[in-house]
Order: sequence, then C-alpha cells, then structure tokens
Amino acid sequence: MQPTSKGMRTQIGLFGRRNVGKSSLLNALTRQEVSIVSDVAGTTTDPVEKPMELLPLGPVLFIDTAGVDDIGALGALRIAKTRQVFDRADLAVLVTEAGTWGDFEEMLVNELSHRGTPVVTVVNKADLFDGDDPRLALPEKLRSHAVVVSAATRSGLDALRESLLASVPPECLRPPMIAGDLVGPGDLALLVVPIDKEAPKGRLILPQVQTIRDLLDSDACCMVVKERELRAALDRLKTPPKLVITDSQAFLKVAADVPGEIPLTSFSILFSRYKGDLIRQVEGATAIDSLKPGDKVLIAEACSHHPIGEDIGRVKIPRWLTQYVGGSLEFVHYQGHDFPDDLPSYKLVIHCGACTMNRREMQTRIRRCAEAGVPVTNYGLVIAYSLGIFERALGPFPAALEAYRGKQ
Ligand SMILES: Nc1nc2c(ncn2[C@@H]2O[C@H](COP(=O)(O)OP(=O)(O)O)[C@@H](O)[C@H]2O)c(=O)[nH]1
Ligand code: SF4
Ligand SMILES: [Mg+2]
Repeated sequence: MQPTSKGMRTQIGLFGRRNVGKSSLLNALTRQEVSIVSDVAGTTTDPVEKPMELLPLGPVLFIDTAGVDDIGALGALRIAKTRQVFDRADLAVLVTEAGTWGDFEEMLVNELSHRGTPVVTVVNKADLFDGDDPRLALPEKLRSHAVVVSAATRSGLDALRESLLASVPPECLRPPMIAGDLVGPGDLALLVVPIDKEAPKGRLILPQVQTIRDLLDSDACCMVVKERELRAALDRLKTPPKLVITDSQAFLKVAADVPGEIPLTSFSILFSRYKGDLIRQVEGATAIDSLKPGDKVLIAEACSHHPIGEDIGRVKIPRWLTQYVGGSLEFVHYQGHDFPDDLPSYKLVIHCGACTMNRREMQTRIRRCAEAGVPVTNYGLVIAYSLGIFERALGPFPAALEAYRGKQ
C-alpha cells in the first residue's frame, strides 16, 4: 500500500541532549527498532524518520534528531541537520533526564517558542528514581505539558501520547484545502495532465494525486485529460467545468483552449496557497521585472526525484527568465531540506509547489525570505507571469488578484 506522503503528516521532532534516551523513546513509542540506541553519546547522525498512525490524529512522522550539543566537525553537521528539523517540526518533544534540567534545555525551549512550536517536555529514565524523588520535578512553567516516562519499562507512554494529541497545533487537525473550496459539491473540475516522456511511468505525480483526492473529499467531480484531448472534452460537456487546473508547463496551450469565462489555474499555484503564502508569492513574482543580468536567483525544490520538476527548475524556468530579463542570471539550485543561509545575496527565490514538504517547513522558508528582504515566488506563478497570463491564472483567487493589481 502506498503510504501517506510525508508532506501531509504532522511532524513531531524529538530534541534534547545526547544520551537522554530520545532514540529509545521513539523505539518504545513505535515499538520498532528504527533508531540506533547507544550508550556512546552521539550515535545518531542524520535525523531518523518514523511514520506512524497516532490515533485519533492520524498519520504523523516522528523525527529523531542527534543531540544539539554535539561537538567537533561531524557534530557541526549534525547540529545543522537538527536545525532543519526545528524548521519543520509541527510539535516538539523535548527529552530530558531526571535531574539534568539546565541552560541547554532553556535554550531549546526558547528556540522552539521563538518559532511558535508547541513543546511537550519528557523526563525520561524514571525507572532509575523513586516516584517522589525531587529530581523528577521540572520548572513550574513547563509542568502542564510535561510527562515522566521510562523508555526502558514503557511507563508513562500513554500519558505521553495523550499529551502529544493535546498539543498538536489546530492547523494540523484542520489543514487547508487544495482545490475543494473552489469547486462546490457535485461541481466539475477539469484537470489537464500532460503525459510526455518526462512523466513517471505508470503513475501521476504527487501534486496531481493530492488535488484529485482533495476534490473527491469535497464531493466534487473531476475529469482528467491530457492537453491534446482538452478541446474535445470541453466540447462534449453539457455544462462547463467550474474550474480548470493545468500543469503549469501546458499553461499557454490550455489558456488558449479554455474559454475566458471558465476559471483557470495551475497545480503549482494551488500549492502556493496550500503550502505557502499565495499573496506573498504573487507579490514575489512581480520582482521578475526588477531582475538585471548577473543577479542571483535561487531555485528551490522540495524533492530530488521529480524528473519534470528537474527539467522545469534546471532548464525551462532559467531559459524563460533569461529571455525575459534579456541577459544571463546566476541560478543556484537547492533540493530537499537544504536551504541557504546567505538569503540576502539573492534577488529572487523561486520555489516548487513543495508537495512533499509539510506546510510548516514551507512557512518557515517564506518567513526567512521575508526576514532577509528577498521576494519569494513559485514555479507556476513565474511561468504564468512570464507568459503574460498572470491575471487569468489568478482569477480563482480574488484576494491574490487584488494584491497583484495593487502592486501595479
Ligand atoms: N535506565 C534507563 N536507561 C535508558 C532509558 N532510556 C534510554 N536509556 C539508555 O540511555 C542510553 C542512551 O539512549 P539513546 O536512546 O541512545 O539516547 P539518545 O542519544 O538521546 O538518542 C542507552 O544506554 C539507553 O539504553 C530509560 O528509560 N531508562
Ligand atoms: S518538485 Fe516540488 S512540487 Fe514537484 S513533486 Fe517535487 S516536491 Fe512536489
Ligand atoms: Mg539517539
């Protein structure tokens, strides 16, 4: 069975000093040996991810990090990887050992609260202490979300699960819709999906699959066609579709084939709204007009195995932009969870739809771009903008259209 995509799971990061029992706790929670447990400090290098169902919440992804207090060269890499987990954790579990609460834990709490990440504090290794031992106590301010457990004897795990469920941010319980709110129950959405040599064999790509599922969840109807069959499909329909959603790469042909009164957008633009911030990314697209030859442009893709994405990010968008600007630009590519620290050196950030990334991570990226004063936009928006069909592509989103017109 195809597992739920990571980008749709509530992500729960485990943080704390080395050797407090983070990996043991994850193993105890998931009852599987997924993480390396060791009494030699600093065994976990890359964050270890473990998907599971945490009922009644549903699919979650636990992320076991290395101790943030690691030292040495390899330690620095581990710390960097752990910081990426800070950026995407919807919820944090701060693991401590009885009697060791100190400046380091205070620093973690501050780091997490700066990001607005809810924290559940765990005092582990309770089996080594008497129940009334004062070392099991935590600072007053944390007690309401603290649980005393033993990964070794599995005591306290039910209370920990309950505490996690009670602390999950509301947006994870009620995530926004991809397209369902744009099409009423029973209405038809027409999806245009090019199947060219770059399309993966035997399947559709994730943004398409997730959009179809979202429409079905909203009791809408969908019809999926290739761009060649679009005209014939439209002609055959008694009632025109409520919305046409196309792969951005077929935008121009689809815009020509779909009558102007039928709302049209792209999967990528829907994902700007779903994972990112449509208004900010619409405003970001207008920064294309101020690009000059020689400027540095960041192209960021959340996954590293999307052949269409690779082609679009590495070849097509650079080609379009170079033509638009009338001179060569310096393109820098980032993939996966890596994102540059030197953001202010870029003139524009262009992100993919981020379908494999959770909302939190994309929101963090947008916030970091804003803090660095760099405009950020998205693949579909750049394509629509450079093809001169921006207003058309924003038709289904009146607030975004208004923000764009306000910028003119
Ligand atoms: N007594 C006791 N030992 C534990 C418990 N949890 C973990 N340990 C031990 O603490 C050591 C470090 O555990 P590990 O999970 O690798 O810590 P991490 O570095 O935080 O991931 C190992 O020797 C574990 O067996 C616990 O609840 N009780
Ligand atoms: S490139 Fe981005 S939008 Fe495309 S499949 Fe990968 S994560 Fe999803
Ligand atoms: Mg560990």
